Amino acid sequence: MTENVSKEHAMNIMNVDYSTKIPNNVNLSEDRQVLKALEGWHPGYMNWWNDMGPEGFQQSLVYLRTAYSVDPRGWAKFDYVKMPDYRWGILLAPQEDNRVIPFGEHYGEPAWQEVPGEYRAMLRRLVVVQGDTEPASVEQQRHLGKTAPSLYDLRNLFQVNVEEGRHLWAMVYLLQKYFGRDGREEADELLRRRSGDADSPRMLGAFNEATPDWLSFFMFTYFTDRDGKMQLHSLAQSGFDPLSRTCRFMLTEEAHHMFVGETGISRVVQRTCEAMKAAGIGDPSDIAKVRALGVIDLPTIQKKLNLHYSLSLDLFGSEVSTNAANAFNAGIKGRYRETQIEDDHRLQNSTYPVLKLVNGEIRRVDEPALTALNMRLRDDYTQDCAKGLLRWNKIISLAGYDFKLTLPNVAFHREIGEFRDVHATPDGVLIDDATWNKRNSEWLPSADDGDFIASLMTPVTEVGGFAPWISPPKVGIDNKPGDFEYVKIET
Ligand code: BYC
Repeated sequence: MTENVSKEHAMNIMNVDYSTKIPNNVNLSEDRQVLKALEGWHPGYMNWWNDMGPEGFQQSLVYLRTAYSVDPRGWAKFDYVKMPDYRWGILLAPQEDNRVIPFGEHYGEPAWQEVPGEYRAMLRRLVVVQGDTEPASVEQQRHLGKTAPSLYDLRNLFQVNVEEGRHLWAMVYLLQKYFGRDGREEADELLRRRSGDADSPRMLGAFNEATPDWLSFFMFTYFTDRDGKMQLHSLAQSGFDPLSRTCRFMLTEEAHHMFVGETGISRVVQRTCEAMKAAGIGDPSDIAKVRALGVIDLPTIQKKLNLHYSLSLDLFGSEVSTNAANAFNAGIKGRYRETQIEDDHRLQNSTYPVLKLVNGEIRRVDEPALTALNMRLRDDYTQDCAKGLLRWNKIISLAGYDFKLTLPNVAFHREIGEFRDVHATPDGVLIDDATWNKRNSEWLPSADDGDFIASLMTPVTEVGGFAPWISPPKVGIDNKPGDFEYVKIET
């Protein structure tokens, strides 16, 4: 390439072409076949958005960010937009020159620009599973607009929703461009399955659970979106370069989703502590007294945390998995921060300690590192989750309360993997069925807890107002002031 041509190429990658119906930086206007397939899929997507996207507010002007470039120095612009007019685009991070496959049997070989035939089915399956989670989360959250605690939160919900929609587009692009006819069929199926549907559910467990209230939403965006972060990081290492580039850009957007979760929970904890202090309550476990103040007591926050963390652990699959080993060997799915790990990146002879059930006890057992990759990623995830707890606990201790939010033991409340057939307390003590049945509402939200939280979920739609169970954020979105009208609700 001459210098000019390569500069022009770099510009195209950085800036998004908005001239086609589908904004993109993948030169769709010259890829007629894929453009046609995507344009054919578009009406079905809009039908899905109208049926299963946010309930109400579709004609409201929402202050949203839209990606207009993939330049990390400035990739999004904020403006008022009606959600159905959001420009869902296809954006891939810039191609790295001479990128090589960073792990597995093909370690050091040039990254693939086309699907390697022998790994086609495996790759398609991973793209479909990833794609399936995106619309699922929008479906799970579709009712929440009606009970938003502020316009700021309402806007954040919708930002998360439109971006999950874009992530669906990202996976559909890969399916339609690289997997031909069966890719197109899978793309249609992604619009057909429904979260929680008895006949046609979403593929992974946590994406069929309800998100009944805003505390659940914050827990979901903290814990479940963080599984997304870990999985996207692993796929961003992929030797299949278009998948890697797609996931790298998705991660830019994902950071905000976890911010919404972390700060959302911080603000709930903050408000509860302030209210307890103001009322002179010394014991945060005096649930009745705390609830009488119209805030969510810390033990109930812990129960919600137990639920969402354990559901999210299930998303890592079994601790010992040949699927994970095969995907790694093939160069399709790597480890978290693979390129920064100092080892042979092949893992043929190494081991990794896995938590297993041995003679009725939870023990760490060395397993071949290749089959233990899900466990390793889950460990990385747990470490990442712990950071938020440090922040939340700091708020509690600064308020002078002796109460600590904790992550439950990995054996607690599991449906997938080593511990799916046993019951354990959040401290990791194995218990029998009868004890579990008697005591599980001490550790997981009960119907009463749900009713109480639901009773607080009255919407606040005046500009600058906040529901009394949550503190205002420290800073506004896009540095906007506290009285900014993030959503102009149509009357
Ligand atoms: N529920 O060897 P195994 C996100 C199935 S979130 C139901 O144990 P493997 C987001 C598994 O499919 C990130 N089924 O596990 C967040 C397999 O079935 P088949 C989404 C499950 O394959 C918030 C069988 O059990 N992305 O982005 O090593 C908002 C044995 O599997 C579950 C990905 O997950 C479950 N929880 O790992 C929006 C990345 N777990 O094939 C978005 C792509 C396992 O025998 N997916 N099974 O019929 C993967 O990497 C892997 O498929 C999994 C499972 C990590 C999910």
